[in-house]
Amino acid sequence: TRLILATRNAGKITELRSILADAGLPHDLVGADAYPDIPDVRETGVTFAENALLKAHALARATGLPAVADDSGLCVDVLNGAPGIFSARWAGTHGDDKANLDLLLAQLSDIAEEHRGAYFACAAALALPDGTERVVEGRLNGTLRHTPAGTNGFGYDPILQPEGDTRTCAELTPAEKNAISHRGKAFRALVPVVRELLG
Ligand code: ITT
Repeated sequence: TRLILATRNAGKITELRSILADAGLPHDLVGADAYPDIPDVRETGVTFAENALLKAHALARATGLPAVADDSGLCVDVLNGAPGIFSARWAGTHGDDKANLDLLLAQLSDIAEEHRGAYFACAAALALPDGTERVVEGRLNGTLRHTPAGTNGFGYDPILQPEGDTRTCAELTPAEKNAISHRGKAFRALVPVVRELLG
């Protein structure tokens, strides 16, 4: 059976295909780009879980197929959890990863090492055309560098150094990142739920 990946973020799609395939999900994964006529849903939720469910329901309803969605972001301790759900448009333009990262670094320039804690969060949602829904979450704790390093991944990966590592997420291989990431944890937890509901 087909399963729609309700995201247009290329970095997420790459990671999700690999995470879900490694977890043995047998479904044919189709990106939202295969449905260009379906408008992007407005992310009016105030939590990652609410926004992930909004995206999954919109695609499931419009396609008549089960859909999974990811809502994720970076939560900075000293900013009380910001950028959080606003991570993709922190500097104003949705999806401008470099502007978002540069602005965040500037905002944190005076913050010393011991106060640079942050985590990536991901909510993974499944919605069926009949309205059935499930959502699970995952986190990756770390600290924020002063200077970006690494070229893998996307978004804020060059500045988040996972707990217990000396490299940033952008210096990990894709497999290393997926093994510990917020997205890996959330979607590996979603796989048994998909199996239970879709067979
Ligand atoms: P879709 O809504 O189409 O899925 P989006 O990019 O708008 O794509 P979000 O609203 O969930 O998705 O925003 C996620 C942002 O959080 C993303 O643009 C990155 O800036 C950041 N982010 C999420 N996961 C990340 C990761 O694994 N590494 C680095 N940054 C990440």
